[in-house]
Amino acid sequence: MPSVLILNGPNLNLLGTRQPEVYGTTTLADVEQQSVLHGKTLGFEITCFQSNHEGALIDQIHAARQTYDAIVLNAGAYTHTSVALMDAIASVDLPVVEVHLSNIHARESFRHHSYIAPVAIGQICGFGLKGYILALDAISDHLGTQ
Ligand code: CA2
Repeated sequence: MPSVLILNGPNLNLLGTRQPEVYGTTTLADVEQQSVLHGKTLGFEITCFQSNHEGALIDQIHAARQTYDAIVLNAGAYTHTSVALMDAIASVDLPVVEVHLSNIHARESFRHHSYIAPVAIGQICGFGLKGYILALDAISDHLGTQ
């Protein structure tokens, strides 16, 4: 059974508690539960991890090499700053789908650039929780056609 890591970055543990006009009322627990449920329908084993620490996210990406077949990554604000996360993804030979709840291209200009996009197989943004579901579908197609 293919296994997929859902990795969420800084401040996403606060989802649903503030800024509903930007991120909606969905909580991280909702995102994780729906991802696990949808993963089951695709025959995936899903593991979820969230950290506010760049190094902890990098450690998870390194460890994923031995354990997972793909990663769904919402790197939060590290998306726009972290060469280290980009290098970590480039160093493991795993398909990564970049997800954002909000449409980062319709927001402040500093959110338009992603260090993750060049090392991801694709980027999904602007669809809230549904983005994680779409990412799992994309991974299913990607693994099926490899
Ligand atoms: O849209 C996304 O998913 C983001 O990755 C969310 C990040 C932001 O820095 C990215 O540009 C886009 C921020 C996550 C913060 O989430 C909060 C949610 C509720 C309350 C406070 C923070």
